[in-house]
Amino acid sequence: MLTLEKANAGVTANHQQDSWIPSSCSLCYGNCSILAHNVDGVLAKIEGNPVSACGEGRLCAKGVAGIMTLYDPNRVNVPLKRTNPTKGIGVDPGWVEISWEEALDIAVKKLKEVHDRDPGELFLQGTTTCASEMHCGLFTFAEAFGANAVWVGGGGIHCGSGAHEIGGLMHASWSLVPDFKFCNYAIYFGASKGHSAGHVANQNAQLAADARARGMKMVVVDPMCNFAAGKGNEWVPIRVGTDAALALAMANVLVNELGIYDGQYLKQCTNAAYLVKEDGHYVRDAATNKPLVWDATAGTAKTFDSAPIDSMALLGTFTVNGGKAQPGFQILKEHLKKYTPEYSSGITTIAAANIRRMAREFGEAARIGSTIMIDGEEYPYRPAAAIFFRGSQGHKNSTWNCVAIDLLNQLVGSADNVGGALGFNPVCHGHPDTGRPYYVPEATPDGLMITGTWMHPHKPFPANDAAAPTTIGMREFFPWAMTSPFYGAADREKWWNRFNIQRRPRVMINFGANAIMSVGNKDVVAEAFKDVFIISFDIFKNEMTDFADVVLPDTCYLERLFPSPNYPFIFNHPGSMGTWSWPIRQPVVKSVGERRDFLRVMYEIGYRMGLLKDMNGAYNMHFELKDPYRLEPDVKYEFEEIVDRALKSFFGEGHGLEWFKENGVMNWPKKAEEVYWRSRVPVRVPVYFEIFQTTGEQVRQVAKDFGIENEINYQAYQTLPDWNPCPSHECKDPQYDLISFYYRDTVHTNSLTLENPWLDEAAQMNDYSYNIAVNAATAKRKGLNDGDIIWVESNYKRRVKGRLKTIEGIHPEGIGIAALAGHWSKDLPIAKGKGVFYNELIEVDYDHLDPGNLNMDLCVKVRIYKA
Ligand SMILES: Nc1nc2c(c(=O)[nH]1)N[C@H]1C(S)=C(S)[C@@H](COP(=O)(O)OP(=O)(O)OC[C@H]3O[C@@H](n4cnc5c(=O)[nH]c(N)nc54)[C@H](O)[C@@H]3O)O[C@H]1N2
Ligand SMILES: Nc1nc2c(c(=O)[nH]1)N[C@H]1C(S)=C(S)[C@@H](COP(=O)(O)OP(=O)(O)OC[C@H]3O[C@@H](n4cnc5c(=O)[nH]c(N)nc54)[C@H](O)[C@@H]3O)O[C@H]1N2
Ligand code: SF4
Ligand SMILES: [Mo]
Repeated sequence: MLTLEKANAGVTANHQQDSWIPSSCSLCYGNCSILAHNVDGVLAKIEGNPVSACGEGRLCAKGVAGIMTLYDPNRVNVPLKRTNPTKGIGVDPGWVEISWEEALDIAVKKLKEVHDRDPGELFLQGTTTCASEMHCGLFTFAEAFGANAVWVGGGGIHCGSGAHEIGGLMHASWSLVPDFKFCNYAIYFGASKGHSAGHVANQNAQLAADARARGMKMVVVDPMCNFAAGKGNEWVPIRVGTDAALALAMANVLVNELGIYDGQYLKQCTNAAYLVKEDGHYVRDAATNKPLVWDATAGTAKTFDSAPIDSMALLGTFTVNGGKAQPGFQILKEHLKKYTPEYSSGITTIAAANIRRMAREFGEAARIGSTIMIDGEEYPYRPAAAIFFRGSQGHKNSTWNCVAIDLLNQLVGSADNVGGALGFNPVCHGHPDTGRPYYVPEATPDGLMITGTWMHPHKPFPANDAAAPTTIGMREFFPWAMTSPFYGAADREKWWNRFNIQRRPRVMINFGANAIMSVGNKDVVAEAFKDVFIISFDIFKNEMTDFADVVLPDTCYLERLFPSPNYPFIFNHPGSMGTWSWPIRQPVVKSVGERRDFLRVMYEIGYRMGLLKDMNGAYNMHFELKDPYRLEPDVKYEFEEIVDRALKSFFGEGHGLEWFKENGVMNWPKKAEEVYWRSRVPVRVPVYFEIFQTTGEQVRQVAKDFGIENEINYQAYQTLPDWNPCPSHECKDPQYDLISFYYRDTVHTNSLTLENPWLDEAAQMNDYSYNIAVNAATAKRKGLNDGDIIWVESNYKRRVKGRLKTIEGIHPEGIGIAALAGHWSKDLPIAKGKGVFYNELIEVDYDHLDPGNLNMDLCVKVRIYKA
């Protein structure tokens, strides 16, 4: 395999320059480490960098094809100004080229106006595709500016409001992966990790392949037998949006039919033993206010941290402080009884016998009580994992879908234990030389876990108290939401008026997101951008830039510098034992035209606005800079200097930018106590969700204050998980007999790569990338054939057209549409007209959101007919 040394040893003398430059891919947020071959200033090839754990030398098709994005002749190369004041879908903005000076003057003037009037009227939007730069650039600027309205375009509200919320709450991490090195039984609920998309894509692909070869059984619950199921041992076709019903039935079988659960784990690592009063809240100690548990040996209630673990009661009914009290686990056990396999079978369409079998297999595979020696120390060994991501969490029942699935890990004690379901690296003790970066979860006074690191300024837990909203995202009213779709929702005016919010978005900074396409129905979303002054950083003119007032030509990932593409590791770093790798991103060729890095421009704008001190302060916070590397308040730094300080602050004086430019990646070994931290770090996670009830009571009070108590949906504020239907399940019109969903194509990232000619060509070789997948029997029943052009029409009468492709491997009720395709921008000539624009079918309003975490419901009740 190619290494940096080998590659550079083989370079020829025939060229002025011939070098392999280490950097990081960013054609999805995976940030795989790359080696880029620069020959006389031209990028000739991209390969994986084998010395980094971020890919170990592997690239996906997109990573290799990055050259075509770099050299795409349709890239924006100079700043542009709109001349047509009218904005709309398909309306020509009338671009004229302007100088950078003029562009910056316009941006600074607009931003100053809004800053002077009300920083809350600035709206910042970014793309997940360049997640690290987005996080750094938008949040440092928002911090300095005093802005309170940041959203991540279609990201967050599609992929993560539930997954990250529950990943954070239960695993102190962004998301979950099976511990591929030790796992023997993995159940995938709507996730492709290791098989197509998701985090750490290439590294997980190798780990997953090795695990399958070793004999790990992989059961894939998915409406479609696509990338993960195609590689699995078993495909379990599920009715779209019903994952919680399956997971809760499995939990019921484990607890109530088989009696399989890890009592020791539940007592030590969860709140299962905490006593609960009849009002749903914990019974608390009068003196310390700590939650109480029942000490069965002593026959009395004690605070959770003073009772011996072994004598805590998980079951029973007790009298404490004169009232009835039960451990949370007793209440959960009763609650689960409703989810008989027969009942859930009716919801999910999965046979009851299969549900029972999967539960038993999972429970037995977990080997409760067993231990294993790793690095000379004993750890709990629980080689069974249940994981979830975009597919199962993207529904109105987002919160509970994720909770219900993760409950399987909590019940058998496999969460962050050897072989189980791992968060991505929530514990890091840092490089041996410096002890940095360092983070470990901590406990609240109630004993519940707070993440050690997160995407500032947000923390998944503890949630803020619900309050009357004043910001345009209204997140004060939704304390469990990471981001807010209300900026682009059809009913945003209604809700602003309900809460007497006078603020409106006036100016927007967009970093890359193609929100007109990535959020939902384009006409609904477009309304949000018509009357806003938009400063857009982009590399292409796409459907979103059509709404911009000024377009600033950004560099792409192959042309820019960034010190920490994979930090914090909870976002994107292989989970199992192995190596910590900290790669950088650096220019692998000189950029052409007048492209400038987004981060440098944002810093410059902040400086010109007089916010230097605040920008430097925000950077100190973002990179956790420690003396002597902290930025001085009044010095204007070159970006290289900030990067150098960030790297030295983490890795010491000898490991600044110069070192990283040459070496590309810093590696050090992972310790078992970092990876398998659950039995070592004294924190607990909830299996009884008193915390949600508390928020719900606050939400109800605020709603009451505004006279809208009856307009609010409280489904996310119970104490225990349930399956709740999506609007698609509630549509009773018999004409609409199918449920549509989308899934990712392996060779495309969201809407970005559709413009890449190599990837477009690859996608055309796949029957399903650009077509509409319909079950063969369903098509036959409807008299439709392979190749027919059909309409997919929602029960709200929205429709999209495409070519039907039959497949056996899809749920008979399911309609599967790949990628974020169907571009219409004339400035994206390769992408234009390819594939199907699924999101045209999606409603963006409160009724189609998880009312707790504000994730959007992405499935739609549809009918299909010949066009
Ligand atoms: N139908 C459907 N809808 C989806 C999804 C799907 O798979 N299918 N995925 C959903 C999910 S989970 C997400 S996260 C969102 C993603 O939605 P978005 O974040 O909007 O991502 P993209 O659609 O890829 O648009 C990103 C755009 O950023 C620009 N860009 C790329 N690189 C750079 C750069 O280096 N600098 C700058 N300034 N701009 C750049 C490009 O113009 C590109 O088109 O979409 C969601 N919506
Ligand atoms: N190749 C590629 N890689 C990517 C991206 C990309 O666009 N392309 N995008 C990146 C981003 S932004 C994200 S968020 C991640 C997402 O990564 P994943 O979560 O893996 O993404 P999806 O393919 O959207 O969804 C996973 C599976 O869910 C299934 N599914 C849909 N609805 C349901 C349901 O109701 N229940 C169940 N059980 N399954 C369902 C789909 O068929 C699909 O197989 O990938 C990242 N990596
Ligand atoms: S998985 Fe993502 S980051 Fe890795 S090579 Fe592919 S596109 Fe690039
Ligand atoms: Mo995403």
